Amino acid sequence: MNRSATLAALTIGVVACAAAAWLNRSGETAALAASSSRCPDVTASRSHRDMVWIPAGTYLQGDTVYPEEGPVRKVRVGGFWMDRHEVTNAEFAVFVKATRYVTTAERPIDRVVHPELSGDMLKPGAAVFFPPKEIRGMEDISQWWRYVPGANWRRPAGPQSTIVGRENYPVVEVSEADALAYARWKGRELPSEAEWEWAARGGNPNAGMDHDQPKNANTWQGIFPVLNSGADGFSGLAPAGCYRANAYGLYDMIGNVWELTSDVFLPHHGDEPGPDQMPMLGQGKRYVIKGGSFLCAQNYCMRYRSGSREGQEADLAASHLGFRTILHAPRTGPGAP
Ligand SMILES: [Ca+2]
Ligand SMILES: [Ca+2]
Repeated sequence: MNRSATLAALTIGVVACAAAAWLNRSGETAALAASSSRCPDVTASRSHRDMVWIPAGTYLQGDTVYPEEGPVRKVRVGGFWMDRHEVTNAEFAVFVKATRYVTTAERPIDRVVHPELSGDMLKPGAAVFFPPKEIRGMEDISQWWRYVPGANWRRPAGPQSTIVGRENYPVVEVSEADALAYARWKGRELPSEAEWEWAARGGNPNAGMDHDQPKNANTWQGIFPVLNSGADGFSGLAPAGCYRANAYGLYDMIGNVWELTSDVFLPHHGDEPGPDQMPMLGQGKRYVIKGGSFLCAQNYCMRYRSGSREGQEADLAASHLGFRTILHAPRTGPGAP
């Protein structure tokens, strides 16, 4: 799958539940004014002191709404520590300042990996969601998703945008490599899909059977992609931690930004990697992302569930996509955070 095609696919699923936030500033500002009092301080000064212990357990992984969620199967995961909230702009900025790391979206496109690209698609940039006023059918996702040269984590909606004043928002426009680099710098890892999904269940064995749109998460109310009421308090992206934590104390596992995992995406649980999934040079390689985003709506991309999943192209950043880290360490004693 080439980058253009992936951008299309991403727009359908991942991006379908993506980043209306950035261009919906007026609605977001109003919603933020009404809701910011419930958002905790999760800026860099407390960088990753906030992890919670996720106990070991066995559960039924997967779901039945979309084909890629099956087959539902029993899996067991060990205990681990997990970031209480999505990694924020402030936290990512500390990492970049310390390491001078340059993210994927800020680098030239690798023409060996993507010989099919031309024009603006060869410029450093990322996928940005733009809410359209009207659309002609739902097939052409370019009506609401665009590849924007100059878009990156510092300028998530393009060269004219900024994260100033949004320090406690989740970092977006990051790739799998970016998330891994951050995690390793912290001495952490990215969660596997099974770990992430287990943590999102919050210890509730029935959580995977709930297919309703959650009331306590930042998703999309209305008709995607043209009408977003913002009834949940935010018509766009929300600062990390504004919605009630789950039983493990984790914020925004469902909604706000999709979250990268360490697992390569295969079409179904239990599939063996084949040449289509593990191509040469990493072209088209995709990783599992979890939890849906503020763009997930009842009429499109009902992926605001723990069992939902999508494949995200490894080197394509998007404005509805972030991550959080985990730590494999004993619950107590040396090594525990
Ligand atoms: Ca919302
Ligand atoms: Ca999330």
